[in-house]
Amino acid sequence: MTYVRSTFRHPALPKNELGYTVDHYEGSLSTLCAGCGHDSINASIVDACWELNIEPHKVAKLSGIGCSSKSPAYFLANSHGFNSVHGRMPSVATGANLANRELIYFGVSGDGDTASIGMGQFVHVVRRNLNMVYLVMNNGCYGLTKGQDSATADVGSKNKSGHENLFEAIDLAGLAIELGATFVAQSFSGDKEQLTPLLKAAMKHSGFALLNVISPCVTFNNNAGSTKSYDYVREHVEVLGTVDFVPISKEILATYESGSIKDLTMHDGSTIHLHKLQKDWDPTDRMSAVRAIHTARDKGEILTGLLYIDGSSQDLHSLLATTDIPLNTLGKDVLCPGSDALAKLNDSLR
Ligand SMILES: Cc1ncc(C[n+]2csc(CCOP(=O)(O)OP(=O)(O)O)c2C)c(N)n1
Ligand code: SF4
Repeated sequence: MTYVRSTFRHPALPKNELGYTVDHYEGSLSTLCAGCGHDSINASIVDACWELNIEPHKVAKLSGIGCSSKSPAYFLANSHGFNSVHGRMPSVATGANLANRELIYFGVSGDGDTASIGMGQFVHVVRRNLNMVYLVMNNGCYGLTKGQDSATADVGSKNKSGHENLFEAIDLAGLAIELGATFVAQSFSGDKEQLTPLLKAAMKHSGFALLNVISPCVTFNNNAGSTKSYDYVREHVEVLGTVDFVPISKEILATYESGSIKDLTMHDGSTIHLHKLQKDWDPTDRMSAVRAIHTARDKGEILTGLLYIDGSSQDLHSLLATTDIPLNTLGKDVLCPGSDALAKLNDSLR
């Protein structure tokens, strides 16, 4: 097996508006296990960024530790990247985002990295509405350290060794909504058609966007009795609605059956066309989203789609009223206005 990617590309490969073929958005060859759900998600990220004409150098990829957290190595080779410490991605993302508001912050984490060691940081990054995509590749186990149950493993779920999990699962989507998240979606690594537009919408959302994606671990948690196996997820998935993401520059050509559609306009004028499959749920109503999550949980269903979005979201920069100019480009004179300015400031506080 070779780990060197061929540089040959067929000259007829389609290019996006920036003139890039899709391989420009790929990363190194993956070293994850063949069939790992994480690799399918990485492929969706590549497609989403290519289709959205994102300039790779305008993206910062951040992660913690785990097989999932290795993923940023496998997409967007031409972007910025920081593989941090286990569970500590949110604080690194917060610092970077406050220093330079002009990048797209793309955080990748695992259920172990988020729901156990990283829980303290996760809850605060949600409530601060940091402008970032927070993607959890959720396999219900610690893949990298050989498959121990994670805090998102369902009660009664069995791992590969036959051990039954005794504890209630932490529901990251429900928790995020409770904490004030302004964009919450769930998906399945095996459903690229749903996942790719959700990723696009998450990147265009102004504020914290949680994407909790069930991503089976084929090596340690794909057995009978596991509720995060491919078979189980396929049998229990309940799609709330499908999503078409329409960037601002694109003409809307599709026609939709009236009544099932909800158009959601994003901050930059892009549109999410939501084909609702469930009548008694409104993704712009927090209580309705919470109810849908609880109803699905009671029925043993895995709800996927855009669960909740707050169209009036104000991200951390707006809340703190920071300058529009990225802090990392401010000159010395602005950052250090001199002793007179300091004296005035001190007087104003007396
Ligand atoms: C401080 C610290 N504690 C424990 C570990 C060991 N460790 C590495 S990855 C991991 C869990 C990974 O699980 P998850 O985040 O779900 O990612 P997955 O590998 O399943 O994608 C643990 C406990 C570590 N690297 N650092
Ligand atoms: S151990 Fe599991 S999570 Fe890690 S790469 Fe293999 S299949 Fe994926």
